[in-house]
Amino acid sequence: MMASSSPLLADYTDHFWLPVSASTFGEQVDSAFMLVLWICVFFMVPITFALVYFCIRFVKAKGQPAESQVSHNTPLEIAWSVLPSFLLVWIFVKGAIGYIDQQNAPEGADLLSVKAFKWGWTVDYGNGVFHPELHILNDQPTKLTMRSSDVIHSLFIPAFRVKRDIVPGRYNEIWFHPTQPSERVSEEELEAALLDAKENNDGVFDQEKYQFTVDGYRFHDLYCTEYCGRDHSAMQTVVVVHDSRESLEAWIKKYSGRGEDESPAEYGQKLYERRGCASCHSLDGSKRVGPSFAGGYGSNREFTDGSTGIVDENYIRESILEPKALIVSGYNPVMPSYKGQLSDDDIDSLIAFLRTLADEGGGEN
Ligand code: HEC
Ligand SMILES: [Cu+2]
Repeated sequence: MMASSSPLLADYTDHFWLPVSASTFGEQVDSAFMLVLWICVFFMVPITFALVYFCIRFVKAKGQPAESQVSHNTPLEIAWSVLPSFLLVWIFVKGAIGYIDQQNAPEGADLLSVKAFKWGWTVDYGNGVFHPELHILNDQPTKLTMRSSDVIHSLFIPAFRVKRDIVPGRYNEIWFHPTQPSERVSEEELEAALLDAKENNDGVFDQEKYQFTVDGYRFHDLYCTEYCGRDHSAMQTVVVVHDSRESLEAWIKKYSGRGEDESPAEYGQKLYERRGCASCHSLDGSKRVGPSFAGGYGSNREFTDGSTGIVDENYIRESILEPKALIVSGYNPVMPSYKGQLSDDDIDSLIAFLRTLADEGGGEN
């Protein structure tokens, strides 16, 4: 159930050089990069040749004494100090212009808040809709207000040429203006992938394998680029750019609340994946950051304050809303509170899902 641990790589396939460029920042960033690169090549090549040539040309025969070289050539020294400084100013001005652009989101940008946590992402689409994927509108600036619930993370979208650290205890912002809508794969291709996932992968949809999302969209990669602990390399998600506001809103609607004929337990499993529980709680009895959900329901717990209890509805509810009230022995108090982020129906659905796992192996912790 965990996100796979190698890069999604959608933006690099078929690209020998820089990854796909799909935002208005692409040109600026790439040309600044190429400028620095070519200046380096321009100097490195002749300097290297001169170095090798001088080594050979001025080698002393064995036994000859070394000569001291203390004479100056003032015009030459001024020239090689002043001329390159113009290059540095050029690089600085070019970089500063791009940097200032990236600092100032235009008025009227779409706003989304993003939470980074060990080890995943949650995007808040308003009205109680949260999802790990970032869905935005083409040709429309979008600004993300980002926060971290634990350590320093860093959001990186190579295709948009943007990257910003997310420091706990403060809000960090980033914005971009996508220029290409994400392609949608054909119904047949999507059906085939869904069938393959069902038959060969326990129903888990592997985006990396198919290179499109479970809703049939091609995507850009988004990942954490600040080393943040054990599963840092799995802290990845996708960016999908919609070609119309209707399509974006339809997607958001699809993920708002439990479907009409969906059972609480089924929906609870989806929440388990979408809301990041999976990165800390396994379903197979193995210990991650938190206890496994397998066999958890109905079993006994010991807490760090010396008390004991049974995993029942009230306890699960409290664990989700006030995770720090009772800490299971042997674990750290690192679970974020989901207060105000999960509705009562969401919590009931999660409880129903955990109940279905009561008889799975694992038992104590
Ligand atoms: C950052 C890691 C992390 C995330 C994300 C997380 N948890 Fe936890 N959870 C923990 C840890 C650690 C514990 C054990 C310590 C404690 O009691 O707080 C725990 C304990 C629990 C318990 C009590 C389990 C038991 O067997 O006693 C429940 C229930 C629970 N979490 C539910 C959830 C749900 C539901 C979600 C997703 C909506 C979630 N957790 C997300 C880390 C996490
Ligand atoms: Cu991270």
